[in-house]
Amino acid sequence: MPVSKKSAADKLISKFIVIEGLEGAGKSTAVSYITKWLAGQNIATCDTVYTREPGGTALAEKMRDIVKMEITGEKLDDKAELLLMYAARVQLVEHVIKPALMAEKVVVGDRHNYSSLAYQGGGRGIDLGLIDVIKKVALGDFKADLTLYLDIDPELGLTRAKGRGELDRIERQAIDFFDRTRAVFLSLVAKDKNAVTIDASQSPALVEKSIFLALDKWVMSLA
Ligand code: T5A
Repeated sequence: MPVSKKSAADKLISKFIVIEGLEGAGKSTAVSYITKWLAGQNIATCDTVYTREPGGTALAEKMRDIVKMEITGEKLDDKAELLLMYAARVQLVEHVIKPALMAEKVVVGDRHNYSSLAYQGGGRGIDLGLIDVIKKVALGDFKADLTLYLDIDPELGLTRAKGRGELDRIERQAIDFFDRTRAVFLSLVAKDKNAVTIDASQSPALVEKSIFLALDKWVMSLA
């Protein structure tokens, strides 16, 4: 009897694809490339759920506001910032991402757990082991099925981000903060067989092509 082969669309059911990278790397832009690629696999926009972190639920969006703004006279402690990222992530995972995956949707996330390791671990210097413990307590083994990391020189990324408008509290950090953040992103991706680095300094057309190639290769590898 012939063994039936799963279609790409079947393989993509309940998959969580995450885009990571520094500011201005082109994550929001990449979402439109992924949407186009999914359409080519017969996954409609209505079968896809899009998220951003921090944010994505009413409460998580309030936490996003807190981490992005400066409050005169009170500095947000680095550990409080870390905990807010995880509080927002728990709200999003439990109220949006897990229900969407249960409903056989594809979830495309603009940032996820690697951002906390990179920014709060690398950038702020909080112990990565401690962050892993918090992650485990907050989310258990929940993780992305595929991470596309858009790698960019921080100066270039910030120049692009500036073109979009005023920089927020985190974006106003010194460049060495972003160098440390990038270093952690690169080391995480190097150790993760379900993560791919995309050169985000390329032209939009070449970034799109690289993302399509990475997605094609990944879907071929799925059972
Ligand atoms: N954070 C987040 C943490 O510290 N810890 C965490 O755990 C989490 C989850 C989120 C902030 O929170 C921090 C990280 C961030 O500082 P945000 O508003 O979501 O803040 O910020 P970003 O995610 O960085 O969003 P940006 O809009 O800055 O960057 P994108 O989405 O990567 O870039 P995009 O697509 O908007 O593009 C920026 C500009 O560049 C152009 C676009 O047209 C746009 O103008 N562009 C290109 N130009 C040339 N060539 C290309 N290939 C281009 N691609 C895009």
